[in-house]
Amino acid sequence: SQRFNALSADARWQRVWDERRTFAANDSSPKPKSYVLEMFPYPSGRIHMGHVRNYTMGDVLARFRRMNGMEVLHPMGWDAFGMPAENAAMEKGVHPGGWTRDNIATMKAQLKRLGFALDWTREFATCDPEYYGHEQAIFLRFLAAGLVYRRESAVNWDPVDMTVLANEQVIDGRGWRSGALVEKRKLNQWFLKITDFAEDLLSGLADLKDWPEKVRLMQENWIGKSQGLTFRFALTDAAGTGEGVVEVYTTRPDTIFGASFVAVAADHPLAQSVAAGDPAAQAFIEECRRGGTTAAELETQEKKGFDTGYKAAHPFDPTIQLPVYIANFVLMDYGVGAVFGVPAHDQRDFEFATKYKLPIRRVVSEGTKDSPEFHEAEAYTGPGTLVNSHFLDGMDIEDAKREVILRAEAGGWGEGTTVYRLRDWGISRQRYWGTPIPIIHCADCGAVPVPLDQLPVKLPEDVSFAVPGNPLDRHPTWKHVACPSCGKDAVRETDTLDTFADSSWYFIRFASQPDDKPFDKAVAEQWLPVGQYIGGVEHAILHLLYARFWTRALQHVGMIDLAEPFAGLFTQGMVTHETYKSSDGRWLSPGEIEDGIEVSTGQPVTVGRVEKMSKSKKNTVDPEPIVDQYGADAVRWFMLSDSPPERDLEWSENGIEGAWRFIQRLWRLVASEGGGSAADGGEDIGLRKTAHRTVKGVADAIEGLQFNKAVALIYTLANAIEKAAPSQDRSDALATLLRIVAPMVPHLAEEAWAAQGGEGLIADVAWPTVDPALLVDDEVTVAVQVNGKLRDTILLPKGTPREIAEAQALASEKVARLLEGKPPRKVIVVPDRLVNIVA
Ligand code: ANZ
Ligand code: ZN
Repeated sequence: SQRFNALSADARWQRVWDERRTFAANDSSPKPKSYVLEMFPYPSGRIHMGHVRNYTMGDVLARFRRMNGMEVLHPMGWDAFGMPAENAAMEKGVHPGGWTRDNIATMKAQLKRLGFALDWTREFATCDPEYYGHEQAIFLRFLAAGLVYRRESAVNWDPVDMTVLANEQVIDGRGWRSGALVEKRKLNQWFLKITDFAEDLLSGLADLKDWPEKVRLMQENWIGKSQGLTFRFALTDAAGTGEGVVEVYTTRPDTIFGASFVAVAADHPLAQSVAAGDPAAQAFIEECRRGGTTAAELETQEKKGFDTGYKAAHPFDPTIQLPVYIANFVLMDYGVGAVFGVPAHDQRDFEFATKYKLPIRRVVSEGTKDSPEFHEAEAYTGPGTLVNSHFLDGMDIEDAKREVILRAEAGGWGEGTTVYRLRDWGISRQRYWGTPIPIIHCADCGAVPVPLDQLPVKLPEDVSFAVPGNPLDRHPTWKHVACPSCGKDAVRETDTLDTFADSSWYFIRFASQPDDKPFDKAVAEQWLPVGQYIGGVEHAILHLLYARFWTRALQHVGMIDLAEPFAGLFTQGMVTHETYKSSDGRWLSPGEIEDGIEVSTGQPVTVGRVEKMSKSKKNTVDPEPIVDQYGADAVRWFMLSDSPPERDLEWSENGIEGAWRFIQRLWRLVASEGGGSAADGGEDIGLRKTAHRTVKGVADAIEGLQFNKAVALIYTLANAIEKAAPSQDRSDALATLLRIVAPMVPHLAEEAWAAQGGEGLIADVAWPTVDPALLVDDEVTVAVQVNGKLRDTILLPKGTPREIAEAQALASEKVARLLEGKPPRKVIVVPDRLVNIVA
């Protein structure tokens, strides 16, 4: 027919792929293996445009690699634990599990409507006990290997809701529901020793050549390696008696003569001991604890301190006695929780010194030793020469650092050290909807692992969310069990694992999912690492770092021989859309507007900026009705065509209509001729070349994930075919066109393939082969110079004789203008390269 009926074609081919299990990956296939993975979705309710874009990109690559003879693993599942399910439980009175399952069903149907080449036989949700039970087994392996420990650590406590809050639930220091001022509480919590792998995770980044540079940089900064000096100051207390030492960490030992104070964190033992005898110090420490704890918060809040009365002796000149403060900008868990302050060369110290009228000694000069230049209003942190620093004077910063470290080590009062900003991974969550931590607490035996044959520790179904807090903790029976070791009454751990644990190994479980263990080593290693991983840049740090760590930890305990889980990474841009605002500044959805007027108020509406689609800005577009209206292929085509995949893509009605029109045009084109049947007419070498070049170009573009380039090439070929007269070459070009669009618009391709009597499915057909001879350029660009200056370029057939090249160059309008009608004095021709005209 002349019209492509997307709705019937979509349904037909989706059913065929399903029934034939076309995209189920075969572990024992002799073909080369390729693992293409998009970050699995959180089952929040419905598929959004961001998912559509993400999964379309991965799908094109997966289908392309299949056509190129590879055995492709392209799986899908659900990152199903997490807070939104518990929030729904609280708001709507539904069970988090039921809510999650319903969402999965809806979203799976929506994904199927897009015709993705997914291996649904490997689908799982992380909330399946079959999955999280294996995660518990891995946790216990890590525990046995010394990679897990428990210690006290602070949580955000909502005193009204009586519950622990995640950082995202604390808004301006208050609980998101109760509005109560959030307190810090110390709880015993579980940690994974990611810091054991800090150096490894850092150095491994260098091998990730197929990762975006910016993501590697973000990881590098997060790991935050620094080299410095740890050393000790001798202390004297307020009464003037010598008493102990305080250890500090610095990355700028060169600035030691610029020190004007020492500062310790509020949780530092010295602060604690001062507070024991001084209520004012105690009050200050409590004030610090109420403040933020993140590095960013510490950076921005006002720098405050409490003078302990202690003095610290300068290591190179004990006559210099520095005051010792408790300060709110010193973190307990970085370095050693204490610093020396150099106001002239550290902005935090500068602000602190200004407030407390401490000396500002400048020791690094931007100018030379003899004519130093100083900054008055801020700290100077740039390069320079040491001044006012005794034996360091005249050195550059690096030499001075080395010198101070050398002297500290020789004197036995300090050591050169490497410090990482990376903290151990706190994995305890005081929530229901997560993987139960498989530990039993016994009064006699301590924390006892749940025996492996008792896994999975399943979540109880009968829980209530009517009151805040952790339902596992107040469940009447679930946590009361016998100690596996001594048999006495004991209680289960009621914390569940951070959901980042679930997403740290799902890609391995996709590759191999036996019942009796997390995965089979040999099978998993056949597929891994993931060849191409695709997802949002919002996961650039945590998810990717945790997954890299978890994989190394699995390697450490001998479960897999692999360090890096993702060989290639691509982070796609967002889908954006216009926004609308009412006359009084409320966001409006298009449905609330008619002819530029807000329907409910009759007031004019302003068109706002193009922004990332989000519910709060009311500018989301639900993919489902769009797919129903235009068909899956048009939506896929639009997602690929409009902008480079790493950039944002603006959704527009015009765009999707354009895509739909092209689908129809493509259909007319391939349906107009029964594939390769019409062989009248002669040859069309030009079209043949265009076709071969397009195949090569599209292949390169898809492998390079430059889908918009692939689309542009396909447009060009389609145009050329439309213009060409009937010939065998034209028929061949049409057959080629159909194959190369198949990964992008698979329903149309299958429909046309079947209509032309093609054998089997086009999904299984080989990608067209390219004749390299047809790729060779037979035209060259020749530079035209006048008196040695480039004035023009001309396109000439390769091997054009000198006299013709000369004539063509002289025919250039630009050259003619410069010659002003006079004949040239001399013309030099370098064949296929250059024509130089001497005027
Ligand atoms: C003296 C000094 C002089 C410093 C100077 C900086 C500039 P990075 O490079 O980010 O690792 N510091 C050390 N431990 C700290 C803690 N627990 N809380 C807050 N600040 C701490 O930062 C290292 C620098 O941060 C260290 O070097 C120390 O201040 C501070 F001109 O020591 B510096
Ligand atoms: Zn016991």
